[in-house]
Amino acid sequence: MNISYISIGSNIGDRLHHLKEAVRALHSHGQIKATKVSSIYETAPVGYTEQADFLNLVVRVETSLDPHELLAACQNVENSLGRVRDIRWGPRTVDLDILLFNNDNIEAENLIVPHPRMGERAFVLVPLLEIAPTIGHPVTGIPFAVTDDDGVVLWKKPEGVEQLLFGE
Ligand code: PH2
Ligand code: MG
Ligand code: MG
Repeated sequence: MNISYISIGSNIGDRLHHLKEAVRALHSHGQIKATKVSSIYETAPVGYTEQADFLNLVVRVETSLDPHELLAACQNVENSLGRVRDIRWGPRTVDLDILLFNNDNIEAENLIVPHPRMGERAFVLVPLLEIAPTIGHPVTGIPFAVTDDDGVVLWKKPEGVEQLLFGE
């Protein structure tokens, strides 16, 4: 069984609904089980700043899929929730990014794991470290650490994966 951490973000429309539906859609895949979910954080946009604040979370999944199959599953979830790709780093109904996949180091054309920018993004690291406090970089072994959590505010307390998946 493989363990992966996936970052989910939304800054268009009903952001909470998009995050919940994304976790539910992943979990409803026969080969993906959501086993932990972080709190939800409201985060200032990074990269392209002329856009609305995001809601972000990180989910831990167990999966028998390989990384490329998991990427395809994430893209299916994005598409099913109405994602349209236009501006790089621009507004999105929902974005699912594979952060880590076991301790794998993947450098394919369409998939780089660990996610190349995760170490400098507080909107990724704060929720990741909430559910995996001692996790380190698969290649360097250095524990991930948040140096500056500006723009990342706890928005909704942990409900636990059950509540997020099956609550109303
Ligand atoms: N995603 C981006 C670019 N910038 N900023 C925040 N706060 N949250 C995101 O999820 C995010 C972003 C590209 O995917
Ligand atoms: Mg992204
Ligand atoms: Mg993405």
